[in-house]
Amino acid sequence: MNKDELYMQRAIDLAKNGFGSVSPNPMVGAVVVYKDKIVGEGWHREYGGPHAEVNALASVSNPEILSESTVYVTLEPCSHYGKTPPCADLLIKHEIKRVVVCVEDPNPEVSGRGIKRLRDAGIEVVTNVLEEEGKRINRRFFVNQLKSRPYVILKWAETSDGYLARTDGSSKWISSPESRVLVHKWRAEEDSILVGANTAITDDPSLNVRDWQGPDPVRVVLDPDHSLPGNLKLFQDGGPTLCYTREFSGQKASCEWIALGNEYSVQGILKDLFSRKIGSLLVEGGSKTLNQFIRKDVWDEARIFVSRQTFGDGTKAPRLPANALKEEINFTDRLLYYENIQ
Ligand code: AOF
Ligand code: ZN
Repeated sequence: MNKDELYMQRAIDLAKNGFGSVSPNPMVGAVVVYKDKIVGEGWHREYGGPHAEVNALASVSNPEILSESTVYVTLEPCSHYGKTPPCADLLIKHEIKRVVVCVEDPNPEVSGRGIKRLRDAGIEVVTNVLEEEGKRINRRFFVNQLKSRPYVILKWAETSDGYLARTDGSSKWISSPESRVLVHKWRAEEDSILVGANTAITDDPSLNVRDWQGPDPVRVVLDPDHSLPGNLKLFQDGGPTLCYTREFSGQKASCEWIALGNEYSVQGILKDLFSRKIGSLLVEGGSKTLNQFIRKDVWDEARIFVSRQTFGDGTKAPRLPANALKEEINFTDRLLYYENIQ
């Protein structure tokens, strides 16, 4: 690692402190370096709050050294008025000598303009330092900006002979207790969680976070025919639940019904979720719902538990392209990570 990469790694580590409180904004970290010493650090702490550069510059005790300093930032400094003024202008105002950027901001309001503004002001700008990691930590934000939809993670558990459920539905648990703890961690990490009506009725899941510490995701249920009974567990705890249907035919459950009419489709639902500032979605089944996301090619990541059990018969688990498999982890179950990079 060269010096620029070393300081950028520190900025990336700081950025990660924003996980869970900045979505749908990106996680961003910044480091100020003067004469080979870190003299200031900051990160974007919460959605709507000051950006990383603002916090990093404010942490420098002697502002006079800024004109001889380098600022490392994990995302191109912004050039627009959002909820906060442009960070590029702040860096120019303080006459920063050099700015090192990890990755360009995909937000169409910025995308290259922040870097151009700095260069036009005579600041030396270096780009694409640890770019891959910068994109990876903000993969949800990149999908949000480039595709105008939430980042979609598919999750399921299958038997070693490739089944999701027994034919008679008597097989709620396939994965191990350890895998289930991991699922609760994942729930706490995403903005929303989705199941189809069949799963909501057959499994009667709560879809909240119990075996981990963290916020409950917004629950989303696909119910095209408006057939969900009102006594399901997910309607009992008063937490937010969005139920998508074609035509609304009378309130039956304590949730928000959203009737999409002819717009009812996986894409229509993702569009509506995104308009509600939902930046990520964990799809927990069942087979019909998962296959819809796969068929329409609207998924970004899949996390699949493969248990030791065999069923011999039942509902077949979905299949993903073999070249999308990125990692395989062995613990009580096998865990397969797929990525859908287009
Ligand atoms: C930066 N530094 O720390 C962040 C940036 O509504 P606002 O004002 O918070 O602006 C949000 C947008 O600003 C966001 O979509 C992304 O393009 C950029 N985020 N930029 O220079 C930061 N968080
Ligand atoms: Zn900014």
